[in-house]
Order: sequence, then structure tokens, then C-alpha cells
Amino acid sequence: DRNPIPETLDALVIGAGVAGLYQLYQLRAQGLKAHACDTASDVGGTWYWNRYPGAKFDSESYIYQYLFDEDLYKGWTWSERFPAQPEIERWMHYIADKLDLRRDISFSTTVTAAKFDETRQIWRVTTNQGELIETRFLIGCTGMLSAPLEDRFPGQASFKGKILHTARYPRGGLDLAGKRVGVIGTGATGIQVIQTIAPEVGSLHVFVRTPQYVLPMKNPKYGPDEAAWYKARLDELRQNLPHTFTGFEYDFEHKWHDLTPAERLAVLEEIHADGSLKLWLSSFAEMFFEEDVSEEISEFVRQKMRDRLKDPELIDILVPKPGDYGFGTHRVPLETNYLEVYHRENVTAVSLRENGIAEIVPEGIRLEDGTIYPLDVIIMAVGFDAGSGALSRIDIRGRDGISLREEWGKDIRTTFGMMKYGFPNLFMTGAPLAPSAALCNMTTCLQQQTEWISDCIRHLESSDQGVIEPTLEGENAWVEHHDEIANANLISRTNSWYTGSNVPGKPRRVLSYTGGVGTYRAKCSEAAANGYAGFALGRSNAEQTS
Ligand code: NA7
Repeated sequence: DRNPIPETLDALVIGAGVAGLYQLYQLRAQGLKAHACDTASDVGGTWYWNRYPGAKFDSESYIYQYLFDEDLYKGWTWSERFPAQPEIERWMHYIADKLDLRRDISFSTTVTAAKFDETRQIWRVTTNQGELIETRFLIGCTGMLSAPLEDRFPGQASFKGKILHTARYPRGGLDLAGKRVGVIGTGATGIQVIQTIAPEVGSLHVFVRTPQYVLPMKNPKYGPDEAAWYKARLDELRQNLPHTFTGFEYDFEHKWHDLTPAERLAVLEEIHADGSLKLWLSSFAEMFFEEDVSEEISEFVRQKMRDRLKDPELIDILVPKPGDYGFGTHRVPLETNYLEVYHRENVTAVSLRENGIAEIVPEGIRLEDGTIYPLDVIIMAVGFDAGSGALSRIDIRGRDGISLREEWGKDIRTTFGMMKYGFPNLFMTGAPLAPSAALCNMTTCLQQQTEWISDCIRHLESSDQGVIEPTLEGENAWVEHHDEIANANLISRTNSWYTGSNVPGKPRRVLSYTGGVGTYRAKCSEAAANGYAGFALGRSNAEQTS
């Protein structure tokens, strides 16, 4: 049975994923009347929705966990270095149960609109369940990559078989045995799907537009020794993870220009052999700023890929070409036999480089040159409206009725990626202009953001204020700082969800803060310590519920 949302709240948290669960826990612990809701029928967020075949971590399991509670951390044991979605979803259930969160969560509940009442200084929130809720604080823990691009191609509705986005894969899966399956997209998601379903399907056509740099994953099983090793190091992880550049345990350790070519190669080989994201996130930071370095490291990865593919035609379709974009300026996926899968007789790579998808027709996919690929199932691994997408799908109106969707439709601006000028007492996590999935271990970032938000609300309560909003100057200063760092990074020149260019009409900006997780944390803490510099605080007219 659905748990209704109380009509009046101190805080409503939208989303019951990694951020939302911890946010709810913290606000409740502060004595606030807090509640969360989620469109899904259970907890998990990303790990609820992304149940497509092969979905798994690219972050090391023990690093992805919450670190705030010792019992919570040590009470969970992972089976391998990079576990798959079912295990991660079980972990999220474990969190919800251990922290007794479900009693304050309404599932199957989508926030459709939220309007700030300036006189009473409360948010009036409506849901798809017909509820109207009044809350002093509204916190969007809606996910960085949770607004799937479901309607991507003309003619989708005409398809006679099954067509679906990876983030809408059905619970219980699909029977693909013997079927003619097409996968569109070779991002982190497509790669996991392709390598997993290839042996099971009748035939697999992979529609490849932009080839992807990939790194082989090493995924050892974990037993009692690894569990004990990580659990004994909780304090060390707490000290390190929040302060590294990416929120992972490792940091950029090498300086390109201090080494000889032979030494550089030795470093690249050694890190490549680690089978993790280290080659991307802890080798040479210069790859993000210097084109020559970027090209040399890119060529190193391309050669690794060529060595595995051998066939010139496959190399042409699947290996990025010099000048396409540099290694690491798109999200780098880890994979297991992803390239070898194309050697199977039932797998065909179809290049879209000069012959794109024109439309979906009743029997399958039709390319621009008229070729039709007949299919039974089309899996769209085509990505998300990242960062701004989830909150923009809600009709959020701040002061003077201004619309968040319209504001972000013109220019994607935030303050610390956690608040927005014109929207008092609206907080957000995983939002634009904060560190995120692009270059960050999400749980590290989301713990810090939710803690900053809880501290901020605690400060408002204890100082008898109750309303906070970034000043225009504060917001401009953050955007300027963000842009200055981002525009020096080669990421800013590439086309992908990192820059919003995967969504037609979306204003272009590097969505993630690229100054580093540790620096971001320090800047957020500094603003708070200086009495929330860059924000305007005021007394609230809203009545306290607690
Ligand atoms: P991504 O990384 O946005 O990848 C989407 C893929 O779909 C990518 O290969 C796209 O090619 C392809 N795509 C998108 N639209 C089209 C059309 N119209 N035609 C052909 N191909 C298309 O999404 P993912 O779900 O893989 O990953 C998102 C994040 O989730 C990931 O970075 C992790 O952080 C977790 P393109 O590159 O645009 O040519």
C-alpha cells in the first residue's frame, strides 16, 4: 500500500536514491518533519531504474559506499570489486532497512509541480497522486542521469517489436534468446548491454555513431580478506576520499613533463593493467589540458583496442580516430570482452558515421541511405538529459513565478550546483555546476552535498532565519569560476552529455564542476563558514511544523 505524503512538512526530498536516502536520514535526525517521494516503486534511484542486462558499477564497491556510519559501512559485504545492479539494489534496500527510512517515503509518487508561495514562504507541491503538500524546504535529489531520452527517433511508435530505453528495462528482464536485437548507442550503458547479451541473442546489430575509448575491467571476486581490508580502513577512506580530485581513493600521481617517453609508457602500462578507471582519473592530469599529451595517451588506448580487434573494418568502426576527441573527454567505460564480442558470428557493427539512423519503421531500423535492418527488439542505450533534465521535467516556479525549466532552457546556471537564484529554499544534488558522474565517484559527491544542505538548514533553524537564496552576484561568481576552469579543460570542446550537446536545443555548458571534488568541498565549506557568503538569508514567515 502506498504511504501518503503528509500535507505539511519541513522538508520534502524528491528522490530515494543514493542522495535522497541519506538526505532524508539526516533531516529526520535533525528533528525535522521530513519525507521523501519517488516515482519508482522502491528505493534505489539509478540502481532501481537501470536494470538492463550487464548494468554494474565502474566504481570500486567499497569506495562507492556511504562512509558516515561505521556500522552501516561494516555491516555490508560485497561479492566483487565491481558488482552488478542486482547486488547494488540489494545494498540500497539494506540502507533503507537499517536506517528505517521506508516509513517516511512515498513510492509511485511523482512530483509534477512546485510553486514558491512568497507571502508564506513555503513551497506548494503537487504530485501525480493528486496530493498538495506544503513544505518549507524542497530538495531535489533527482539524479544526474535520470531523465532518459526515450523519444529519440521518428517512427518509434510504429515498431512492431519491442523498443525500449535502457533505463526503462523491465523488472524480470526480457527473453532475448534467439531474437534479432539491435542496440543503439555505445556509451557506458550500451557497452555493458552489448557485451552481456551477445552470447544470448540470435543476432545482434550494434549501431555505432561515435566510437568509444574503452578500458578493460579487472573484476576479482571479493572474499573475507578484501572485506576485512576495506573495513579496517574506514577511517583512512573517510580522510582521503572527500579530498581527492575525483572522490576516488586515487589521485593524479604523475607529472607528464617530468618523465621520459619510456617512463611515461611504463606508467601507462602499469595503470592500464590495474583494470579500473585509474588510467583516466589518476594518471596524468595534463591529458585534460594539453592537446599533445591528450593525443599521446589517446593513441596508447587506441593501440590497445586495435591489438584486440585486429580486423581493419572493425577497427575503423569501433576505434576513435585522431581528431575525433581525446581519451577521457567523454566518460570512459570499463568493459569485459566488449571488443572481442564483435568477433562472434552473430554480432555485427553498423557504422552510423556517414549514414545515420533516419527512422524506426515497423520492421526495424532504417538508415539514411534506405537500408533497413529487420529486428525483433531495439534497445536504446542513447543516454539522458543530464544534470538539468530531471528537475526541468517538473514545473518548478520560484519567485515572481519564474520557471526553472525556462531559466535553464536559456542558460544553465546554479550556485555550487546546489541552489538557484530566484528559487528560495530549493536545494538540489547531482545538479549542474557541481562535481558529478563525469569525473567523480558519485557517493562521495552526494554525501558532501547532502551534508552541506543539512548543515545549511540546521544553520537557518538555529539562527532563527528560515529562508535562503543565492544572491545574483553570488551565482554569477560561481558560474564564472566554474566556466573559467571548465573552458580550460578539453572536455569543453567535445560533444556528449558532458556539455549538453546530446540534447537538441540544450544550452551548451560543461555540466560538471571540473575543479576537483576536494576543491569544490573546500569552496562550499568556506561559503558556509563565512555566514553563507554569496547567499541572502532572511526570516521566514512560514510556520514551523515541529
Ligand atoms: P551516453 O554516454 O550519452 O551514450 C549515448 C550513446 O547513444 C552514444 O553512443 C551516442 O552516440 C548514442 N546516440 C544517442 N543518440 C543517437 C542517435 N540519434 N543516433 C545514434 N546514436 C545515438 O549515455 P549512456 O547511457 O551510455 O551513459 C550515460 C552515463 O550513465 C554514463 O556516462 C555513466 O556516467 C552512467 P554519440 O556519442 O552521440 O554519437
